[in-house]
Amino acid sequence: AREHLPGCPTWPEDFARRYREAGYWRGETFGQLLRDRARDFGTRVALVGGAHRWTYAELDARVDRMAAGFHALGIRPRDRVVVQLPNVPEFYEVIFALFRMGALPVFALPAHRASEIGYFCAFTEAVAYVIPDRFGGFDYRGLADQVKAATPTLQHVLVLGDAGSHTALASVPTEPVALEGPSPSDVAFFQLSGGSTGVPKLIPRTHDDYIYSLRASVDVCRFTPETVYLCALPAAHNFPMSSPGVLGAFQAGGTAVMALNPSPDVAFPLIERERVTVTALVPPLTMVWLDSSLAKKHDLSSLKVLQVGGARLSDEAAARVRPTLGCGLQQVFGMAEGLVNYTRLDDPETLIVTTQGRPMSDADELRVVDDDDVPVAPGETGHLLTRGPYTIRGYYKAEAHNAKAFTTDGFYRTGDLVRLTPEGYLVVEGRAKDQINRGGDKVAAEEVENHLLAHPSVSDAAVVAIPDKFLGERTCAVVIPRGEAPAPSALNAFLRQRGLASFKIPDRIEFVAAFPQTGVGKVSKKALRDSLRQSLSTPS
Ligand code: J2J
Repeated sequence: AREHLPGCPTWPEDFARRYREAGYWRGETFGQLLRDRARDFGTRVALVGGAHRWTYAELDARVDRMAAGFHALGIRPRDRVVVQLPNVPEFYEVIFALFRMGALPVFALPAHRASEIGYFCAFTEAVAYVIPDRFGGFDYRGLADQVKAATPTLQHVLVLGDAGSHTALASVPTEPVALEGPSPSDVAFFQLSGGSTGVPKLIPRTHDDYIYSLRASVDVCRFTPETVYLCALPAAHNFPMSSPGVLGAFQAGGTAVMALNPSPDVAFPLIERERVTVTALVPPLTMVWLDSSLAKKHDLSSLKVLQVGGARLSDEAAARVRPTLGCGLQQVFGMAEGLVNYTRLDDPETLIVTTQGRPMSDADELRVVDDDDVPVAPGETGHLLTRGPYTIRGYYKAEAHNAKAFTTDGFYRTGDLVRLTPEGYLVVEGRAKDQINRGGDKVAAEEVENHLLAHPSVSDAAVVAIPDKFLGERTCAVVIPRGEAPAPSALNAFLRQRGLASFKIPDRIEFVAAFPQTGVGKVSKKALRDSLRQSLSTPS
């Protein structure tokens, strides 16, 4: 057997054997999965986006040529490649080519900037970085120049569109060559964790475990060859990728449609034209869709299910989905580390509207515990811990953090506070991790605090969530100035200039003389949040 990629914790042998014997892990790889679909569904449309409309046979052939081209560039099995593409069909052409040759994509978001990308490239010792020329008013080639200058391992910048001084992605494909593919138990790619630490953690997912999560998701969500899935959320995110997402559509032999933008003016015409049957959104976008006057102007009757997850959907908004959009709602509570919960399509409406679903697999193990890891009484709120055939046993090269983020018997500490209903469904009641969930975009408090602390006029900083009608939560940076307080706009400009993704820039900055302390001399974020909530609700 091959050695696992160094720095990637894996399942103990007895668990791995059990997961194989029970048929969860079936020894499949993504390269072969696409090959099999091309054989069985060759002439059916796999992927639609922009001017492209690729059948399974076309996608498979393009992936062979792209993989051969990557190989010709010198990219080898297990090499890391940071992929930062918007919702274009080439996203899947590129990542399947990497899967097929056993190179490992690192899934960056289009919103990431020099701070995040520089870190991913350096930490993973990436050999290549794949970008669009421009997207959303931003020129990624300049970012690539900056990152390349700072990353000695980075040999190739591959650009979709006008390459400038870099290499055009379109120039890469060559005649297919025989490539030795990866093993099913090998790591296939790195997802990003929402995180609560100074730098984002990388999540190693294997072919075996992720493909099992697709199979289970497809089963729960009843994806079939008739399914047309609209990818409206950022393609690199775990939700639209795998719950069941685009990969689930491929697993089922269905069609995936890429929307460059999730707004109604882009998504609704696509739903009408492609007869989309299912899509996934975060709660704020759900509100935008529910309130859009465009809903009446387009034929959305093909849409059977709207999945909502990434952050807590209010019961009120949940109840509006069916009457307003004429489709069913499915709540999804998932995480890139593994565990995904779904409400079931034929569940009673009250469960669909008021819970975040139940685990998709019988093999998912859940514990709801108190601060001392002791199980709480049934129905009480506690910390959610989980273990199972598609939940990681550790982050990439993060030994010290892993010791805290996982129990000694391998349960992942989700950082979520949940309660179990009598039916065994989960209700997300809050969060223990030091993170702000900005409408599905996760912001690690410590990461932003560290950037703030780099400013000469900042003596100390604490980033906390403040309630928000639209996003659920927004970020507030509470700052103790050194000397005279800087202008909030100057602090935010400083963060932007350091290359922080814009969704992490504080929505609000407050200056204080001191922080409330907990007993052990740590900043009490809870006290900070409470006092902010007070000052926000009392008109000044
Ligand atoms: C409350 N909080 C939720 C929900 C996620 C499917 C769906 C979502 C993600 C995702 C995903 C929530 N209600 N319905 O990967 O495959 C919060 C929790 C969780 C964290 C994970 C998928 N759905 N959350 O959001 O890795 O705090 O994955 O631990 O980005 O989002 O974030 P992420």
